[in-house]
Amino acid sequence: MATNRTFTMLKPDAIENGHMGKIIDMIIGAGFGIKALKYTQLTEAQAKEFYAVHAERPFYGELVEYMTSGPIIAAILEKDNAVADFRALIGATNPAEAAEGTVRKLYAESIGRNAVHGSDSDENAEIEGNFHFTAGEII
Ligand code: 3AN
Repeated sequence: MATNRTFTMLKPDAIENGHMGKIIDMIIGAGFGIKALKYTQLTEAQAKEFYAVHAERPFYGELVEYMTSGPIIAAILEKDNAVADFRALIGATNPAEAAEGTVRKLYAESIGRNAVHGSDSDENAEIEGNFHFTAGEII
């Protein structure tokens, strides 16, 4: 399968704080093409499944509650080296450690409310994209 795609979510804090347009501008400006995009709100069951890998972590309940607290934008993005380049664009998980000019440095509130998700591998990009989109929704 393609290794030039990644999956992102603009999280509830980014939407609530009015940052969605600026973040999408940064994504397009960094050279990512949009293959699919959806404005939606996760159910508790969807958030639990999406973050199942973190089920044993102490912040899992808080993470599920937060991710279902408001609308998100889910998108599949395309670019050479998409996974690594997108994680460079968004910066470290903890905004206090994120590099200057990254999405999380500019817009994240905290390690929990950190504005944006980016897949951590080609394999997870594929799984996460397919979790949110059917084949017919991907351009
Ligand atoms: P990333 O999203 O940078 O790949 P992960 O996979 O370690 O980071 O964590 C997934 C999500 O879980 C993060 N985006 C963040 O919202 C949340 N999270 C991670 N670590 C913490 C923490 N120590 N406290 C609260 N939430 C956290």
